[in-house]
Amino acid sequence: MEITVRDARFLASATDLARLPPPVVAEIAFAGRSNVGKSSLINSLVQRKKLVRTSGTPGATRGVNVFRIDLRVQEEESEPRDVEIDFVDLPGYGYAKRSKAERRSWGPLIEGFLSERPGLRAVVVIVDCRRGLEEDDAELLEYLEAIGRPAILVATKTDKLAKSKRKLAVQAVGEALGIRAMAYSAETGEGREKLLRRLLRVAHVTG
Ligand SMILES: Nc1nc2c(ncn2[C@@H]2O[C@H](COP(=O)(O)OP(=O)(O)OP(=O)(O)O)[C@@H](O)[C@H]2O)c(=O)[nH]1
Ligand SMILES: [Mg+2]
Repeated sequence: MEITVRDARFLASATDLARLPPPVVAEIAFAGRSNVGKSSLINSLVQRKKLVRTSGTPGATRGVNVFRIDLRVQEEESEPRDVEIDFVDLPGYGYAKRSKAERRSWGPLIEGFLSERPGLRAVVVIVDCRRGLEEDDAELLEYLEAIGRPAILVATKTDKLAKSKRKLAVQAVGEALGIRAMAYSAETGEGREKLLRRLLRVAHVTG
């Protein structure tokens, strides 16, 4: 299967779920600790350097941000098809320096989005391959399991590890929970096509 990104654009941003446009296409959300590389991962998936704002300082993404992605999908022995999918960038958790009001309001914002959004097909849970799964990541995965949302575990920033250490580090990420993490690097594009194909499959965009 060959996937080309035809267009990627900002659609909406909100700190209040009621203000988000209703979902008209399948959605995939990206969640993880602050500064782990969620926004960079979205940029690299769609091969746009500046679609989503990223920063070396935690707390870059505020509110829920929706991006509309137009793709051309060429599956074996069939005509190319144009499909749309929404990628939703969520604010990171675990960042102590946010204002109290922000921290208080974001738990319900993220939980509300994850549990109530009707078009949400899967949640990509992103962890740093060097740090592995931390307590709040495990809590998020348990929460997703409890509400019946498919989760995809991704270990990013593999470029930061020596090649010889990557495989074991990525394996270790999901081990305790019996989940297999996918290796990713927004820097080198490692894992990009594999993740994109998996996302289209869970979103029921491809067979
Ligand atoms: N080397 C390397 N750096 C990365 C990678 N992904 C992200 N970064 C860097 O990590 C920092 C944080 O990236 P963001 O994409 O803004 O992280 P985020 O998870 O969206 O952060 P918040 O929105 O604050 O929660 C930036 O300096 C990125 O350049 C990667 O795969 N490799
Ligand atoms: Mg971000």
